[in-house]
Amino acid sequence: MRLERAIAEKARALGFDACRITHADAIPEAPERLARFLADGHHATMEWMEETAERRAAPRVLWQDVRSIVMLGMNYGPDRDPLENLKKADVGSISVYARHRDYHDVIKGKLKTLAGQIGALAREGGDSGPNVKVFVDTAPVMEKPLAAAAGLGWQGKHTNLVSRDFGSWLFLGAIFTTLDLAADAPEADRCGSCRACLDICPTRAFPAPYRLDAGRCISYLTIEHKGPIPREFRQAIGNRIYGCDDCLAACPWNKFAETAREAKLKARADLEAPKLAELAELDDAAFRALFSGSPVKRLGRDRFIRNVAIAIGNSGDASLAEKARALLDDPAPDVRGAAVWALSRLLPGEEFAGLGRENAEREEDPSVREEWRSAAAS
Ligand code: B12
Repeated sequence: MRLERAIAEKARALGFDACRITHADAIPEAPERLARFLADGHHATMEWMEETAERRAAPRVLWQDVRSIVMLGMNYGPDRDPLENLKKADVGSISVYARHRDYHDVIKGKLKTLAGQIGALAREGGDSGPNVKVFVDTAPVMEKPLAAAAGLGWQGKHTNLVSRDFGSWLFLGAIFTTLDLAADAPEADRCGSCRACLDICPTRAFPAPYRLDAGRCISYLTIEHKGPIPREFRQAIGNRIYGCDDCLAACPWNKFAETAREAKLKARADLEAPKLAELAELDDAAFRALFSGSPVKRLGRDRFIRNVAIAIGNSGDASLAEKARALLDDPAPDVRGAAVWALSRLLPGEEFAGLGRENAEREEDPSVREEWRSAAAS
Protein backbone atom coordinates (compact mmCIF):
# COMPACT_ATOMS: atom_id res chain seq x y z
CA MET A 1 0.00 0.00 0.00
CA ARG A 2 3.03 2.28 0.36
CA LEU A 3 3.26 3.02 -3.36
CA GLU A 4 -0.46 3.70 -3.68
CA ARG A 5 -0.34 6.11 -0.73
CA ALA A 6 2.70 7.87 -2.14
CA ILE A 7 0.93 8.30 -5.49
CA ALA A 8 -2.09 9.85 -3.74
CA GLU A 9 0.17 12.27 -1.84
CA LYS A 10 1.99 13.34 -5.00
CA ALA A 11 -1.35 13.84 -6.77
CA ARG A 12 -2.62 16.05 -3.97
CA ALA A 13 0.60 18.09 -3.99
CA LEU A 14 0.21 18.66 -7.74
CA GLY A 15 -3.28 20.08 -7.22
CA PHE A 16 -5.51 17.08 -7.89
CA ASP A 17 -8.44 16.91 -5.50
CA ALA A 18 -9.15 13.21 -5.82
CA CYS A 19 -7.01 10.22 -6.72
CA ARG A 20 -8.01 6.56 -6.63
CA ILE A 21 -6.98 3.40 -8.40
CA THR A 22 -8.80 0.75 -10.40
CA HIS A 23 -7.93 -2.30 -12.52
CA ALA A 24 -7.88 -2.26 -16.29
CA ASP A 25 -10.73 -4.78 -16.45
CA ALA A 26 -12.95 -3.00 -13.92
CA ILE A 27 -15.74 -1.94 -16.29
CA PRO A 28 -17.04 -5.16 -17.88
CA GLU A 29 -20.51 -3.63 -18.42
CA ALA A 30 -19.14 -0.71 -20.47
CA PRO A 31 -18.93 -2.37 -23.93
CA GLU A 32 -22.58 -3.33 -23.92
CA ARG A 33 -23.71 0.05 -22.60
CA LEU A 34 -21.63 1.96 -25.10
CA ALA A 35 -22.90 -0.31 -27.90
CA ARG A 36 -26.48 0.48 -26.89
CA PHE A 37 -25.76 4.23 -26.77
CA LEU A 38 -24.40 4.00 -30.33
CA ALA A 39 -27.14 1.69 -31.62
CA ASP A 40 -29.75 4.15 -30.32
CA GLY A 41 -27.97 6.92 -32.23
CA HIS A 42 -27.44 8.84 -28.98
CA HIS A 43 -24.03 10.01 -30.14
CA ALA A 44 -25.77 12.09 -32.86
CA THR A 45 -23.14 13.32 -35.35
CA MET A 46 -20.14 12.43 -33.15
CA GLU A 47 -19.03 9.68 -35.54
CA TRP A 48 -15.66 9.45 -33.82
CA MET A 49 -17.44 7.71 -30.95
CA GLU A 50 -18.53 4.95 -33.28
CA GLU A 51 -15.15 4.68 -34.99
CA THR A 52 -13.30 4.25 -31.68
CA ALA A 53 -15.92 2.17 -29.86
CA GLU A 54 -13.90 -1.01 -29.41
CA ARG A 55 -10.91 0.77 -27.89
CA ARG A 56 -13.11 3.10 -25.85
CA ALA A 57 -15.11 0.33 -24.21
CA ALA A 58 -12.14 -1.70 -22.96
CA PRO A 59 -8.84 -0.22 -21.71
CA ARG A 60 -6.95 -3.37 -22.68
CA VAL A 61 -8.02 -3.03 -26.31
CA LEU A 62 -6.62 0.51 -26.29
CA TRP A 63 -3.37 -0.67 -24.69
CA GLN A 64 -2.95 -4.38 -24.09
CA ASP A 65 -0.25 -4.02 -21.40
CA VAL A 66 -2.24 -1.79 -19.06
CA ARG A 67 -2.88 -3.36 -15.66
CA SER A 68 -3.85 -0.52 -13.33
CA ILE A 69 -5.47 2.85 -13.90
CA VAL A 70 -4.95 5.83 -11.62
CA MET A 71 -8.03 8.06 -11.87
CA LEU A 72 -7.69 11.72 -10.99
CA GLY A 73 -10.28 14.38 -10.32
CA MET A 74 -9.83 18.14 -10.26
CA ASN A 75 -12.49 20.30 -8.63
CA TYR A 76 -13.82 23.18 -10.74
CA GLY A 77 -16.65 24.16 -8.38
CA PRO A 78 -18.03 27.63 -9.26
CA ASP A 79 -18.24 30.42 -6.69
CA ARG A 80 -21.76 31.42 -7.69
CA ASP A 81 -24.92 29.69 -8.88
CA PRO A 82 -24.29 28.83 -12.55
CA LEU A 83 -28.02 29.14 -13.29
CA GLU A 84 -28.08 32.84 -12.28
CA ASN A 85 -27.22 34.02 -15.80
CA LEU A 86 -30.15 32.22 -17.36
CA LYS A 87 -32.47 34.89 -15.97
CA LYS A 88 -30.57 37.77 -17.59
CA ALA A 89 -31.77 38.28 -21.15
CA ASP A 90 -28.97 40.59 -22.27
CA VAL A 91 -26.06 38.27 -21.44
CA GLY A 92 -24.83 34.94 -22.76
CA SER A 93 -24.32 31.98 -20.45
CA ILE A 94 -21.02 30.17 -20.91
CA SER A 95 -20.95 26.90 -18.98
CA VAL A 96 -18.84 26.78 -15.84
CA TYR A 97 -16.27 24.44 -17.38
CA ALA A 98 -15.34 27.02 -20.01
CA ARG A 99 -15.20 30.23 -18.00
CA HIS A 100 -11.49 29.79 -17.33
CA ARG A 101 -8.40 28.15 -18.76
CA ASP A 102 -8.99 25.04 -20.86
CA TYR A 103 -8.97 22.14 -18.40
CA HIS A 104 -7.11 19.97 -20.91
CA ASP A 105 -4.16 22.37 -20.67
CA VAL A 106 -4.35 22.60 -16.89
CA ILE A 107 -4.63 18.86 -16.25
CA LYS A 108 -2.46 17.38 -19.01
CA GLY A 109 0.81 18.83 -17.66
CA LYS A 110 0.03 17.74 -14.13
CA LEU A 111 -0.86 14.23 -15.33
CA LYS A 112 2.46 13.99 -17.15
CA THR A 113 4.34 15.14 -14.07
CA LEU A 114 2.50 12.64 -11.89
CA ALA A 115 3.13 9.84 -14.39
CA GLY A 116 6.86 10.64 -14.21
CA GLN A 117 6.72 10.58 -10.44
CA ILE A 118 4.89 7.23 -10.43
CA GLY A 119 7.63 5.78 -12.62
CA ALA A 120 10.31 7.10 -10.26
CA LEU A 121 8.51 5.83 -7.15
CA ALA A 122 8.13 2.37 -8.72
CA ARG A 123 11.80 2.24 -9.68
CA GLU A 124 12.77 3.20 -6.11
CA GLY A 125 10.63 0.24 -5.01
CA GLY A 126 12.52 -2.11 -7.33
CA ASP A 127 10.29 -2.15 -10.42
CA SER A 128 12.59 -2.07 -13.42
CA GLY A 129 10.62 0.41 -15.44
CA PRO A 130 6.86 0.60 -15.60
CA ASN A 131 5.21 2.13 -18.62
CA VAL A 132 2.67 4.88 -18.18
CA LYS A 133 0.29 6.76 -20.49
CA VAL A 134 -1.82 9.79 -19.57
CA PHE A 135 -5.29 10.71 -20.84
CA VAL A 136 -7.62 13.64 -20.30
CA ASP A 137 -10.35 13.43 -22.83
CA THR A 138 -7.63 12.97 -25.43
CA ALA A 139 -8.11 9.30 -26.31
CA PRO A 140 -10.96 6.82 -26.47
CA VAL A 141 -11.19 6.16 -22.74
CA MET A 142 -14.44 5.92 -20.77
CA GLU A 143 -13.35 8.18 -17.98
CA LYS A 144 -16.64 8.26 -16.04
CA PRO A 145 -17.18 4.50 -15.52
CA LEU A 146 -13.47 4.12 -14.74
CA ALA A 147 -13.67 6.91 -12.16
CA ALA A 148 -16.75 5.27 -10.66
CA ALA A 149 -14.98 1.90 -10.51
CA ALA A 150 -12.05 3.59 -8.74
CA GLY A 151 -14.47 5.07 -6.19
CA LEU A 152 -14.03 8.75 -7.10
CA GLY A 153 -17.82 8.94 -7.07
CA TRP A 154 -20.69 7.35 -8.96
CA GLN A 155 -22.30 8.00 -12.33
CA GLY A 156 -25.37 10.04 -11.55
CA LYS A 157 -28.62 9.91 -13.46
CA HIS A 158 -27.25 12.76 -15.61
CA THR A 159 -24.46 10.25 -16.51
CA ASN A 160 -21.67 12.44 -15.12
CA LEU A 161 -19.62 11.47 -12.14
CA VAL A 162 -20.98 12.76 -8.82
CA SER A 163 -18.70 12.99 -5.82
CA ARG A 164 -19.72 13.18 -2.19
CA ASP A 165 -17.06 15.87 -1.66
CA PHE A 166 -17.28 17.86 -4.90
CA GLY A 167 -20.79 17.27 -6.23
CA SER A 168 -20.90 17.36 -10.04
CA TRP A 169 -17.86 19.61 -10.47
CA LEU A 170 -14.90 17.31 -11.10
CA PHE A 171 -12.82 17.15 -14.23
CA LEU A 172 -11.43 13.68 -14.81
CA GLY A 173 -8.08 12.42 -16.01
CA ALA A 174 -6.46 8.98 -16.18
CA ILE A 175 -3.01 7.45 -15.95
CA PHE A 176 -2.75 3.98 -17.43
CA THR A 177 0.17 1.92 -16.13
CA THR A 178 1.71 -1.53 -16.44
CA LEU A 179 2.14 -1.56 -12.64
CA ASP A 180 -0.02 -3.90 -10.62
CA LEU A 181 -1.43 -1.54 -8.01
CA ALA A 182 -3.96 -2.31 -5.27
CA ALA A 183 -7.38 -1.18 -6.45
CA ASP A 184 -9.72 0.98 -4.38
CA ALA A 185 -13.35 0.04 -3.80
CA PRO A 186 -16.03 1.55 -6.06
CA GLU A 187 -18.47 4.10 -4.66
CA ALA A 188 -22.17 3.21 -4.27
CA ASP A 189 -24.84 5.01 -6.30
CA ARG A 190 -26.31 7.68 -4.04
CA CYS A 191 -28.93 9.17 -6.38
CA GLY A 192 -31.80 7.33 -4.71
CA SER A 193 -35.19 8.44 -5.98
CA CYS A 194 -33.96 11.96 -6.87
CA ARG A 195 -34.80 13.13 -10.42
CA ALA A 196 -33.65 16.75 -10.17
CA CYS A 197 -31.14 16.52 -13.05
CA LEU A 198 -33.58 14.70 -15.32
CA ASP A 199 -36.46 17.06 -14.69
CA ILE A 200 -34.55 20.32 -15.13
CA CYS A 201 -33.21 19.48 -18.60
CA PRO A 202 -34.66 22.12 -20.96
CA THR A 203 -34.58 19.82 -24.00
CA ARG A 204 -35.60 16.55 -22.33
CA ALA A 205 -32.31 14.94 -23.30
CA PHE A 206 -32.59 11.98 -20.91
CA PRO A 207 -34.69 9.18 -22.39
CA ALA A 208 -34.19 7.36 -19.06
CA PRO A 209 -32.12 7.80 -15.90
CA TYR A 210 -28.39 7.18 -16.60
CA ARG A 211 -28.92 7.59 -20.34
CA LEU A 212 -28.32 10.73 -22.38
CA ASP A 213 -29.42 11.35 -25.95
CA ALA A 214 -26.57 13.69 -26.89
CA GLY A 215 -28.44 14.90 -29.98
CA ARG A 216 -30.90 16.67 -27.65
CA CYS A 217 -28.31 17.90 -25.13
CA ILE A 218 -27.62 21.66 -25.19
CA SER A 219 -23.97 20.97 -24.55
CA TYR A 220 -23.81 18.94 -27.76
CA LEU A 221 -26.01 21.36 -29.73
CA THR A 222 -23.95 24.45 -28.85
CA ILE A 223 -20.49 22.84 -28.96
CA GLU A 224 -20.36 19.74 -31.16
CA HIS A 225 -23.17 20.27 -33.63
CA LYS A 226 -22.13 21.73 -36.96
CA GLY A 227 -24.57 23.56 -39.21
CA PRO A 228 -27.88 25.09 -38.21
CA ILE A 229 -29.20 24.11 -34.78
CA PRO A 230 -32.43 22.15 -35.28
CA ARG A 231 -35.41 24.48 -34.87
CA GLU A 232 -37.14 22.38 -32.22
CA PHE A 233 -34.37 23.12 -29.69
CA ARG A 234 -33.68 26.79 -30.36
CA GLN A 235 -36.14 28.28 -27.90
CA ALA A 236 -35.15 25.88 -25.11
CA ILE A 237 -31.51 26.86 -25.53
CA GLY A 238 -32.33 30.29 -24.09
CA ASN A 239 -29.13 32.27 -23.62
CA ARG A 240 -26.79 29.25 -23.31
CA ILE A 241 -24.09 30.09 -25.83
CA TYR A 242 -21.52 27.44 -24.92
CA GLY A 243 -22.43 24.23 -23.10
CA CYS A 244 -25.01 23.81 -20.39
CA ASP A 245 -24.84 23.22 -16.64
CA ASP A 246 -28.47 22.68 -15.72
CA CYS A 247 -28.28 18.97 -14.94
CA LEU A 248 -25.05 19.41 -13.00
CA ALA A 249 -26.25 22.48 -11.09
CA ALA A 250 -29.52 20.82 -10.06
CA CYS A 251 -27.75 18.04 -8.18
CA PRO A 252 -28.36 18.18 -4.41
CA TRP A 253 -24.89 16.74 -3.79
CA ASN A 254 -23.44 20.12 -4.82
CA LYS A 255 -24.28 21.45 -1.39
CA PHE A 256 -21.11 19.74 -0.19
CA ALA A 257 -19.07 21.15 -3.08
CA GLU A 258 -16.21 23.57 -2.57
CA THR A 259 -14.99 26.22 -4.99
CA ALA A 260 -12.05 25.33 -7.23
CA ARG A 261 -8.65 25.24 -5.50
CA GLU A 262 -6.73 25.62 -8.77
CA ALA A 263 -6.45 29.33 -9.62
CA LYS A 264 -6.54 28.60 -13.37
CA LEU A 265 -9.98 27.04 -12.90
CA LYS A 266 -11.52 30.12 -11.31
CA ALA A 267 -13.94 32.02 -13.56
CA ARG A 268 -12.56 34.92 -15.59
CA ALA A 269 -14.60 38.02 -14.73
CA ASP A 270 -15.17 38.85 -18.41
CA LEU A 271 -16.59 35.39 -19.16
CA GLU A 272 -19.04 35.26 -16.26
CA ALA A 273 -21.81 37.28 -17.88
CA PRO A 274 -20.67 38.63 -21.27
CA LYS A 275 -23.08 40.98 -23.03
CA LEU A 276 -24.74 39.52 -26.13
CA ALA A 277 -24.54 42.92 -27.87
CA GLU A 278 -20.74 42.89 -27.57
CA LEU A 279 -20.30 39.21 -28.46
CA ALA A 280 -22.36 39.63 -31.64
CA GLU A 281 -19.75 42.07 -32.94
CA LEU A 282 -16.75 39.76 -32.59
CA ASP A 283 -14.84 39.14 -35.77
CA ASP A 284 -12.41 36.25 -36.02
CA ALA A 285 -9.43 38.11 -34.55
CA ALA A 286 -11.43 39.57 -31.66
CA PHE A 287 -13.00 36.16 -30.96
CA ARG A 288 -9.59 34.51 -30.81
CA ALA A 289 -8.22 37.21 -28.55
CA LEU A 290 -11.16 37.09 -26.13
CA PHE A 291 -11.16 33.29 -25.87
CA SER A 292 -7.43 32.74 -25.92
CA GLY A 293 -6.67 29.82 -23.57
CA SER A 294 -10.37 28.99 -23.13
CA PRO A 295 -12.06 25.88 -24.57
CA VAL A 296 -14.52 28.19 -26.34
CA LYS A 297 -11.78 29.06 -28.83
CA ARG A 298 -11.94 25.54 -30.28
CA LEU A 299 -15.53 26.16 -31.35
CA GLY A 300 -14.44 28.75 -33.87
CA ARG A 301 -15.93 32.19 -34.32
CA ASP A 302 -18.72 31.24 -36.73
CA ARG A 303 -20.30 28.51 -34.64
CA PHE A 304 -20.02 30.72 -31.56
CA ILE A 305 -21.74 33.68 -33.25
CA ARG A 306 -24.43 31.27 -34.51
CA ASN A 307 -25.11 30.49 -30.82
CA VAL A 308 -25.04 34.17 -29.87
CA ALA A 309 -27.64 34.90 -32.56
CA ILE A 310 -29.91 32.17 -31.18
CA ALA A 311 -29.57 33.70 -27.70
CA ILE A 312 -30.42 37.13 -29.14
CA GLY A 313 -33.53 35.61 -30.68
CA ASN A 314 -34.50 34.32 -27.25
CA SER A 315 -33.78 37.59 -25.44
CA GLY A 316 -37.14 39.23 -26.09
CA ASP A 317 -35.10 42.45 -26.27
CA ALA A 318 -36.02 44.40 -29.41
CA SER A 319 -32.96 46.64 -28.98
CA LEU A 320 -30.80 43.62 -29.89
CA ALA A 321 -32.53 43.28 -33.27
CA GLU A 322 -30.05 45.78 -34.69
CA LYS A 323 -27.18 43.40 -33.81
CA ALA A 324 -28.96 40.49 -35.47
CA ARG A 325 -29.68 42.60 -38.52
CA ALA A 326 -25.95 43.30 -38.95
CA LEU A 327 -25.35 39.52 -38.93
CA LEU A 328 -27.57 39.09 -42.01
CA ASP A 329 -24.50 40.11 -44.03
CA ASP A 330 -22.12 37.78 -42.23
CA PRO A 331 -19.98 35.60 -44.53
CA ALA A 332 -20.95 32.44 -42.56
CA PRO A 333 -24.27 30.90 -43.65
CA ASP A 334 -24.90 29.43 -40.17
CA VAL A 335 -24.63 32.91 -38.68
CA ARG A 336 -26.96 34.43 -41.31
CA GLY A 337 -29.46 31.61 -40.77
CA ALA A 338 -29.51 32.06 -37.01
CA ALA A 339 -29.84 35.83 -37.47
CA VAL A 340 -32.94 35.29 -39.65
CA TRP A 341 -34.48 33.19 -36.89
CA ALA A 342 -33.59 35.79 -34.25
CA LEU A 343 -35.15 38.60 -36.26
CA SER A 344 -38.30 36.59 -36.87
CA ARG A 345 -38.71 36.54 -33.10
CA LEU A 346 -37.74 40.11 -32.30
CA LEU A 347 -39.33 42.17 -35.07
CA PRO A 348 -43.01 42.91 -35.60
CA GLY A 349 -44.44 40.65 -38.35
CA GLU A 350 -44.65 43.32 -41.04
CA GLU A 351 -41.16 44.63 -40.47
CA PHE A 352 -39.76 41.09 -40.66
CA ALA A 353 -41.70 40.41 -43.85
CA GLY A 354 -40.24 43.58 -45.41
CA LEU A 355 -36.75 42.53 -44.45
CA GLY A 356 -37.41 39.13 -46.01
CA ARG A 357 -38.47 40.72 -49.29
CA GLU A 358 -35.20 42.68 -49.36
CA ASN A 359 -32.90 39.84 -48.35
CA ALA A 360 -34.30 36.40 -49.14
CA GLU A 361 -34.03 36.80 -52.90
CA ARG A 362 -30.36 37.71 -52.90
CA GLU A 363 -29.48 34.90 -50.48
CA GLU A 364 -27.50 32.18 -52.26
CA ASP A 365 -27.11 29.61 -49.54
CA PRO A 366 -29.94 27.02 -49.57
CA SER A 367 -29.96 26.56 -45.78
CA VAL A 368 -30.37 30.31 -45.22
CA ARG A 369 -33.07 30.52 -47.89
CA GLU A 370 -34.83 27.76 -46.00
CA GLU A 371 -34.59 29.86 -42.80
CA TRP A 372 -36.33 32.75 -44.56
CA ARG A 373 -39.00 30.41 -45.92
CA SER A 374 -39.78 28.70 -42.65
CA ALA A 375 -39.67 31.93 -40.64
CA ALA A 376 -42.17 33.49 -43.05
CA ALA A 377 -44.42 30.46 -42.80
CA SER A 378 -44.51 30.33 -39.01
C1 B12 B 1 -18.73 12.52 -25.63
C2 B12 B 1 -18.70 13.41 -24.42
C3 B12 B 1 -19.72 14.35 -24.28
C4 B12 B 1 -20.96 14.34 -25.16
C5 B12 B 1 -21.86 13.15 -24.73
C6 B12 B 1 -22.05 13.07 -23.21
C7 B12 B 1 -22.33 11.69 -22.67
N1 B12 B 1 -23.02 11.65 -21.55
O1 B12 B 1 -21.95 10.69 -23.24
C8 B12 B 1 -21.55 15.76 -24.89
C9 B12 B 1 -21.03 16.74 -25.94
C10 B12 B 1 -23.08 15.85 -24.86
C11 B12 B 1 -20.91 16.09 -23.54
C12 B12 B 1 -21.44 16.99 -22.66
C13 B12 B 1 -20.89 17.29 -21.42
N2 B12 B 1 -19.70 16.92 -20.97
CO1 B12 B 1 -18.61 15.58 -21.87
N3 B12 B 1 -17.56 14.17 -22.51
C14 B12 B 1 -17.65 13.30 -23.46
C15 B12 B 1 -16.52 12.27 -23.46
C16 B12 B 1 -15.49 12.68 -24.54
C17 B12 B 1 -16.94 10.82 -23.69
C18 B12 B 1 -18.16 10.37 -22.86
C19 B12 B 1 -18.62 8.97 -23.26
O2 B12 B 1 -17.85 8.04 -23.27
N4 B12 B 1 -19.91 8.82 -23.60
C20 B12 B 1 -20.46 7.54 -24.01
C21 B12 B 1 -21.53 7.08 -23.05
C22 B12 B 1 -22.14 5.73 -23.49
O3 B12 B 1 -20.86 6.85 -21.84
P1 B12 B 1 -21.43 7.30 -20.45
O4 B12 B 1 -21.96 8.69 -20.50
O5 B12 B 1 -20.40 6.96 -19.42
O6 B12 B 1 -22.70 6.33 -20.38
C23 B12 B 1 -22.87 5.48 -19.36
C24 B12 B 1 -24.29 5.47 -18.88
O7 B12 B 1 -25.13 5.47 -19.96
C25 B12 B 1 -24.21 4.21 -18.11
N5 B12 B 1 -25.45 3.51 -17.95
C26 B12 B 1 -26.32 3.06 -18.87
N6 B12 B 1 -27.33 2.44 -18.25
C27 B12 B 1 -27.08 2.51 -16.94
C28 B12 B 1 -27.79 2.04 -15.87
C29 B12 B 1 -27.29 2.24 -14.57
C30 B12 B 1 -28.06 1.74 -13.43
C31 B12 B 1 -26.06 2.94 -14.39
C32 B12 B 1 -25.48 3.17 -13.03
C33 B12 B 1 -25.34 3.40 -15.50
C34 B12 B 1 -25.90 3.18 -16.76
O8 B12 B 1 -23.34 3.32 -18.76
C35 B12 B 1 -22.64 4.03 -19.76
C36 B12 B 1 -21.22 3.57 -19.71
O9 B12 B 1 -20.70 3.76 -18.41
C37 B12 B 1 -15.95 12.46 -22.00
C38 B12 B 1 -14.44 12.28 -21.84
C39 B12 B 1 -14.07 10.83 -21.81
N7 B12 B 1 -13.12 10.45 -22.63
O10 B12 B 1 -14.65 10.06 -21.06
C40 B12 B 1 -16.37 13.90 -21.63
C41 B12 B 1 -16.87 14.16 -20.19
C42 B12 B 1 -17.84 13.07 -19.86
N8 B12 B 1 -17.60 15.41 -20.29
C43 B12 B 1 -17.50 16.13 -19.25
C44 B12 B 1 -18.23 17.32 -19.05
C45 B12 B 1 -17.76 18.24 -17.93
C46 B12 B 1 -19.35 17.62 -19.85
C47 B12 B 1 -20.41 18.70 -19.61
C48 B12 B 1 -20.77 18.93 -18.15
C49 B12 B 1 -19.92 20.04 -20.26
C50 B12 B 1 -20.92 21.18 -20.21
N9 B12 B 1 -21.05 21.86 -19.08
O11 B12 B 1 -21.53 21.49 -21.18
C51 B12 B 1 -21.61 18.15 -20.42
C52 B12 B 1 -22.52 17.24 -19.56
C53 B12 B 1 -23.71 16.65 -20.32
C54 B12 B 1 -24.15 15.29 -19.72
N10 B12 B 1 -25.20 15.28 -18.93
O12 B12 B 1 -23.49 14.27 -20.02
C55 B12 B 1 -16.58 15.50 -18.20
C56 B12 B 1 -17.45 14.92 -17.06
C57 B12 B 1 -16.79 14.96 -15.71
C58 B12 B 1 -17.60 14.20 -14.70
N11 B12 B 1 -17.57 14.66 -13.44
O13 B12 B 1 -18.26 13.23 -15.00
C59 B12 B 1 -15.81 14.43 -19.04
C60 B12 B 1 -15.47 13.15 -18.29
C61 B12 B 1 -14.53 15.13 -19.54
C62 B12 B 1 -13.44 15.18 -18.48
N12 B12 B 1 -12.29 14.63 -18.74
O14 B12 B 1 -13.61 15.71 -17.40
N13 B12 B 1 -19.83 15.34 -23.33
